[in-house]
Amino acid sequence: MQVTTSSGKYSAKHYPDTIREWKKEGNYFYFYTSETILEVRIISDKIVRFRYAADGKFQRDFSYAVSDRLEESPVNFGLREFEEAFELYTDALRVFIARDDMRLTITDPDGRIINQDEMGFHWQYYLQKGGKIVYCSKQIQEGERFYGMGDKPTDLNLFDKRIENYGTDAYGYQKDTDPLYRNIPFYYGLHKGMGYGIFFDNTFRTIFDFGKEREGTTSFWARGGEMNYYFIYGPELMKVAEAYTSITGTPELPPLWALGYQQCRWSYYPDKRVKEIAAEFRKREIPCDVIHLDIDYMEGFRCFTWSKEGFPEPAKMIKELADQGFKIVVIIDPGIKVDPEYGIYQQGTQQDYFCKRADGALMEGDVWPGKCVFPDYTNPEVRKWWAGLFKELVEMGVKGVWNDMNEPAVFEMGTFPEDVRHNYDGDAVSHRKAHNIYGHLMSKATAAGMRKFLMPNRPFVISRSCYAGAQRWSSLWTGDNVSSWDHLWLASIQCQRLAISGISFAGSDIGGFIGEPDGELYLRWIQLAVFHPLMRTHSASNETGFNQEPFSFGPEFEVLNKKFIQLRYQLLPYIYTTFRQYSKYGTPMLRPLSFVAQHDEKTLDRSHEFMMGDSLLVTHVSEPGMKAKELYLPEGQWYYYFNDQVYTGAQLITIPTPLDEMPLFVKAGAVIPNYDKIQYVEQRELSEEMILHVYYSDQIVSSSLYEDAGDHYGYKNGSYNDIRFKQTSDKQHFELRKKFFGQYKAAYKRHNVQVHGLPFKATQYVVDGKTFKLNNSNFAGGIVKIVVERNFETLVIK
Ligand code: MIG
Repeated sequence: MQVTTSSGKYSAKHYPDTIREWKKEGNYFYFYTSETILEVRIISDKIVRFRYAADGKFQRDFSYAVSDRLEESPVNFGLREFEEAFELYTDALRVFIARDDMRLTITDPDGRIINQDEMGFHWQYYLQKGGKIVYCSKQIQEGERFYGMGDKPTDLNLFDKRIENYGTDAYGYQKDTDPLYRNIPFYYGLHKGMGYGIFFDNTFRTIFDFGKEREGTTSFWARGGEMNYYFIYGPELMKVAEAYTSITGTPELPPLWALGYQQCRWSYYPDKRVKEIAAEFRKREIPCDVIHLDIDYMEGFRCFTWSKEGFPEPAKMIKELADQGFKIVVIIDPGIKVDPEYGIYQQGTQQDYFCKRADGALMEGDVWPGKCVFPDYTNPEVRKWWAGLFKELVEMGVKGVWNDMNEPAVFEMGTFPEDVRHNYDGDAVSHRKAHNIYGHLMSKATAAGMRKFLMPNRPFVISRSCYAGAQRWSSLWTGDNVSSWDHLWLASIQCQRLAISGISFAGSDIGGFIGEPDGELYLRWIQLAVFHPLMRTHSASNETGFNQEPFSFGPEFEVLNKKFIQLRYQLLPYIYTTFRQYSKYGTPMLRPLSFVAQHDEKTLDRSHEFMMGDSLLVTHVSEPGMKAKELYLPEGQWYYYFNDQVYTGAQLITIPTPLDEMPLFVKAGAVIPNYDKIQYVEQRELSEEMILHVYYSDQIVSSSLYEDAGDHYGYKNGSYNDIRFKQTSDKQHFELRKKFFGQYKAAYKRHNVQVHGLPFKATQYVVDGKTFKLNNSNFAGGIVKIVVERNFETLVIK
């Protein structure tokens, strides 16, 4: 069947014909038509990969996305032959492959359709550029929603949208701008309570259409390469997220300081200014761990150099800042200045490490330094060389690297022309195939170098562009946003969307990169960003001289900004625990409401509320002068953070939004570990107590606390603590049990347990069987405070 005819650019569309034979090799199945082959690989009972060779020959099975730690665990799978179709089954899935056109129908064991092909696999010749455009199309099921796809600045539900992946420097992007910086070809579908995911692992330009082009049809295609996708069944969306992240890999733990507050600007210059900023933070006692240096720290924008005028003694400056608890992160771009006197240019030229055009000329383009050439990071040898270049920076004391412009961005041209050649790990390709992994591999090489030279400490890398799987080595920020209330919402959407696309460690430029926020917008942005894994202010106000620091908006806002940055530091043990869960199980740190309560229809199209970790629910204050915000709470009981009032979920509520509060709720029953007020992460060691806020519930609720040294890799050899809490209270008595696993020796000695919301009048408490009387000092503002030894196992209050 052919539905189109050929145009000058494209041939007619081709479709598979009848399956003539099949074979099985271990957990791989092959189905042959006259000219094409379908490979089906059973990875686990819920993950199946489909690969389709339209010309009867598979390409190299190679991926920059898939983690080499991906393990197959196929059990109880097999094939049954029916007249119309083949059926592949596992314990959780049945995949029917139609004999006459290879269309797939995927059901659960009860035969309920999860996903069904419309046309299924098809392709057309790309007459204009060569190769094939490979397609897959699927039927949209009744009520189906779509989520995922990385950083797209649009409603969380992607139904009726078309999305494109071709990494782009989208300066000042707006709602619905597409493509953007990141390339994450992964989406979720959800209907009738069944959630699944499709990861189309193809690095060419990819397009996903969720019923926009043709009603009732979702399709995705790439302008080359193979139709190669992973189907992941939940049915829980959170399980799909974890499985996707296990396929594309989870990160190691970052240094704890990278979860502190970070301050950035284009640019702090010269060194004196950097020191002034640092001093302001300490003087005003606003917590901060990191200062970023943007491009002006370099000599004429030459990567790996320092401006002789602005930063004559970088090591000395870094040391001075380190003594006050600051870490320095420096920007490194891919563009290498064409300058015969410049060492990096010399090395790269001699060793032939720079990208070339199809005709053999160097790929030259203008960026900040003027005319530049660009390393071919798709060449493993180049990655090795690049990694080695970070040695000196680390020796000077630099603790983290910020990779920018790696879409790649080039002035005037926008990006590289499509004819540029790339090594692609030994299988040379054009830029059409390598574009979407250029920044991905740049940050990979950067992280490899930083990790090596910082050993035994942990590296921190932040990058702008990437492909699926970059969470294994890098964090990211959402790029050049704008100081507007719209962008506050976009920041929230983008970080939620990235989190469910495998990339939790992300944040936006607080206050907006372009433009000037007023005090109110900046404050509301700080409040939101407390709950973004990466919390960094950045701005581009070089020319106007506008300042964008927490203390730049007058004393009233300074106090409020400080309050919320302090809240961030208080919550660090909770945030770090959430990071550990992400790092270990792939669990997204941020969870849109639909991922928290997918059985509740009312959550499915909401985009403002989200959970950070297992116990905190937040939304941002979305308008200037807003006095109250309406939000939806998922089922259960929720404490409003600022006054402990309890709300019942599964309904809309309205909450007042004075400037010194924000809609922040704690799940009843939870334990939220807190640090004391500290100025920077290392200071946590000074406290003898770790605070545990416990929110009363008469349901059984579990929580956890993960802790380790916060830097270095001791945790990989068992030097960590995994602490589990279980609250088993009832109407007359409160009970908290603790289980402790691990061998890390934390600095604090005691827990300061603060119990919120006790429904009865307490008179005594019992710690591991010993009874004490509660006295006045134990009560404060409706909270019962009890100090117990760190190794307590049970605390009862009656
Ligand atoms: O062409 O390094 O997104 O964060 O401050 C602009 C200067 C280059 C873009 C980044 C931004 C950074 C800026 N960069």
